[in-house]
Amino acid sequence: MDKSKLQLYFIAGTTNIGDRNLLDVLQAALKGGITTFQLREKGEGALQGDDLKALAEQCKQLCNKFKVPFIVNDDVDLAVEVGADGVHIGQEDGDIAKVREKIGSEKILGVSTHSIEDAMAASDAGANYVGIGPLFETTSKENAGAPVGTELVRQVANVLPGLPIVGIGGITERKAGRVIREGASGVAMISAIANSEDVEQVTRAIKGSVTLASTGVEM
Ligand code: 3NM
Repeated sequence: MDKSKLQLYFIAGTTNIGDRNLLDVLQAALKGGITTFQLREKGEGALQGDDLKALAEQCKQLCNKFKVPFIVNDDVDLAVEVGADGVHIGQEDGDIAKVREKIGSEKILGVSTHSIEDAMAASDAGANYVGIGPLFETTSKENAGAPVGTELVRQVANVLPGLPIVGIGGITERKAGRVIREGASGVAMISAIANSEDVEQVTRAIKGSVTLASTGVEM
């Protein structure tokens, strides 16, 4: 896949944005320069069924307008149904190779990993990229486990140089550059973007840090 699409990977669902509208937040983040969006509808009050499908379709349309890939978290059937650009699954979400079979070879498949072994298995089973985390403390994911540290990004990048990596978990604008310099193609974030008051401006600032780090410029 085109690694540059992973540079600033925004993840959100309706439970991450307080009383704001997800489409408004997404539009601001798209204007600010996110390069991928993942719909992750989880937790108390999460939408389901037709409501979730309608939201996914609207997110997809908005992402299409900005030529940004639209990824669905966990729900492979929903991803296929709405024609998402890809799906992202965790270690608990079933057989990676089976998911690849189901979505076909053209769709993006991302897998959450927490060790070198996880990353190798995901790569072998046909993942286009792996998420590695949590790199830092996070409150956005239940049972995220202890931080694995940014060293794991470097280790996986060394062992699997062809596998695009996205760092995740507790990443802020200040920490984003370090994650990129360890060898990640991009950073994935919920709260740093979703909880910000001015989503567009904050996104633009984070994008600036990531772009600078990607080009090897020290901040
Ligand atoms: N997955 P924030 S950490 C969705 O470690 C998710 O696989 C993680 O949110 C993993 O940017 C995480 O607010 C939460 O920390 C990321």
